[in-house]
Amino acid sequence: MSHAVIGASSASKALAHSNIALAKYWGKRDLARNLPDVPSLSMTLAALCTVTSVRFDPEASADHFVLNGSAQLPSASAKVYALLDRVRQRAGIEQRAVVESSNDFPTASGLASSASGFAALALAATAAAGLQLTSAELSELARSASVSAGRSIHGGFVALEAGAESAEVLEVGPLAKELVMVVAVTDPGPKAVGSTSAMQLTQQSSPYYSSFREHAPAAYREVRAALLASDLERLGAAMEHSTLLMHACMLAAQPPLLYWSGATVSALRCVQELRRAGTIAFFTIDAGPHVKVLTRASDSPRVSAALQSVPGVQRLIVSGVGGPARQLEAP
Ligand code: 2P0
Repeated sequence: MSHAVIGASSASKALAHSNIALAKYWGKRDLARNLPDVPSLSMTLAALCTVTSVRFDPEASADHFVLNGSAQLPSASAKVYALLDRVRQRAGIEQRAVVESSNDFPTASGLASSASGFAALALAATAAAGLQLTSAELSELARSASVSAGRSIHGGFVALEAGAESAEVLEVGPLAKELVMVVAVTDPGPKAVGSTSAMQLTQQSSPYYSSFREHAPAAYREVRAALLASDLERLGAAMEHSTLLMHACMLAAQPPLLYWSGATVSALRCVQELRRAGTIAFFTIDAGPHVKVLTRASDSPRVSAALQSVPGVQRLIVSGVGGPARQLEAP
């Protein structure tokens, strides 16, 4: 590999938003290439962000990753180093990098910190290496580290097809502007099993994985069609179905993957009660105990008030639709 001298532009800083899948991805078609086994569709979240700076340092002998102010061991940084290696290979450089990243929400707890984290890293690292990638190329690079990160390169509503290298923005109807996600944080601690290994366990041991794989595309198509038709009730029903398909499949893994706490179930019941009382609200749950509730901006105060009083709900984050990952002024 050739050495490249990179000068003033060898540092860059980027911000990316997290996203929540309305139609869930769970399982890999190709483990080595990190390709998703099922299609997914997400909403980018304005209120959840990661900011990451990357500096290629000719003096450094190894990559260095600092997350939320704490230096990370190499064993916890493998995916970060692998993404940096891809960037170095593409740019024809060899310098090691100093990466500093911080989230404005709990890390690794089912709030998609890897989505915003690897999207911000892909953008900051390529810019610091002097590369100018298209958003499709950035999405592919981020997706190679973490599938959901491929979606966080884009803003708005984003689709990632089964087996696809990169995600695409969806042009959606008028409903999209009114949508709000109310995140009920039930436990700020780290999740018990990380998504990547939990997916492998599910694929290897859940007798329902083949069934999930068979039914997930129809759930995705229904979510997508409802969104394009601006039909919130249809969208919400399809989103809840996608969530429960995924969790039912995980529950049947051996050993079982139960991400829900008592507060998760209480919040889910709260959403069902709200709906019975005439408020439009729908739940989704990822690989963690938090409950995310999709509603209209006009209904979100009522949804927030109800969730606030659920025992075990620690705090709420109310988020509108976020924009694409973007560069910030270099550090
Ligand atoms: C999603 N999740 O579609 C699904 C729903 C969690 C539940 O994508 O192994 O961090 O790095 O590709 O993307 C979380 O998994 O996993 C995730 P890898 P990722 O949002």
